[in-house]
Amino acid sequence: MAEKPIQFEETVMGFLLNHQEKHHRTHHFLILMDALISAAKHIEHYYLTGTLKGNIGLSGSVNIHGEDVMRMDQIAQEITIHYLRSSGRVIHAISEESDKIIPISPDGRYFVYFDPLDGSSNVRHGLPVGFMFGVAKKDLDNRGDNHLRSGNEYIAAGMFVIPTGTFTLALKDAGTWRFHIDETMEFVRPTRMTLPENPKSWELSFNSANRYTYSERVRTWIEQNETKYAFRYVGALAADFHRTISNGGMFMYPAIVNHPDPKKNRPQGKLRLMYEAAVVSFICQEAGGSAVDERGIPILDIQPKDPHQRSTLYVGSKPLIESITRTLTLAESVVQ
Ligand code: FDP
Repeated sequence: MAEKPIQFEETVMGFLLNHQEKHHRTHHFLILMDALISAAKHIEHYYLTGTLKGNIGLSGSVNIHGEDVMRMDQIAQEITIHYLRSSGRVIHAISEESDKIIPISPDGRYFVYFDPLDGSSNVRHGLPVGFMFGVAKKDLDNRGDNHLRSGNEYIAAGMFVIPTGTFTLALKDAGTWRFHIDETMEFVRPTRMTLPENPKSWELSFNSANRYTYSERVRTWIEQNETKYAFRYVGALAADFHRTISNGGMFMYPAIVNHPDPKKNRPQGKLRLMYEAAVVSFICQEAGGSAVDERGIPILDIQPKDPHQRSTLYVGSKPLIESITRTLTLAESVVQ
């Protein structure tokens, strides 16, 4: 019987090396990416054994957003900072887990905005969570440059869905690519991702329990459109958005404006702009989709004023984003 030939796959680092060479770019970005990938693998390892090692649970502290910090959040933060520091390529980082901007290497050339473990309600169940990041480049001629960047200025953004071994990476003007982890813990087989045009596979994803708290116009849009598509909601942005990229459709986290307890309203939305909304919007744009906020403004155009500012989010297939944008921007008199 003929032996099956060994299958050799292109690795993410091989893919990135070719990309950098093709565009006559430096190796600095590769070193940064190696650091982020190493961090993701390390986090994945801790996550897989989290229950057995007693790392699934609360740490006893509360983060800047008033949320209980899980032990795994802290581990993931420590791992990521370690690798970013050892890369020597990051001037400063912004993390969901840190109130202040984190200075890393004064001579670094990149800003990294990240959430090391997004989707905390899934952690205690060992279900999928995300390690999400956006990368922007420092203005190398301006030593004082440390300002916050809009998504349009990101050069790359990515998300690892942990612990599923999938990695989706978007490179500025070079597309969105998906990789899978192999038995040697390498991310391999770069596959170009483009949102499917056929609405047959499209899905809507949002927290349906919140629908009565949305604005009148958003509720109406949902009522008019939801039966046309399947509905899926994991409750971790990276996992939900992973499906949006594969199947098309729309993920949304609208403004909460009609909560029975007005203190629980979130007119600015829940997700964080720099390391959640802009990350998925950048990935989506490179895959042929788009994203807007509650005002119908493209997410990638929003200039952050605060590292942890929140944003509403509608992200996915262009026809759906255009449709919801028309609804969101209707004159008040037409809605009533
Ligand atoms: P979580 O609160 O569980 O950390 O912004 C974080 C996030 O998860 C996203 O990953 C997820 O899409 C969303 O919030 C889930 O929010 P709801 O629980 O309100 O649906």
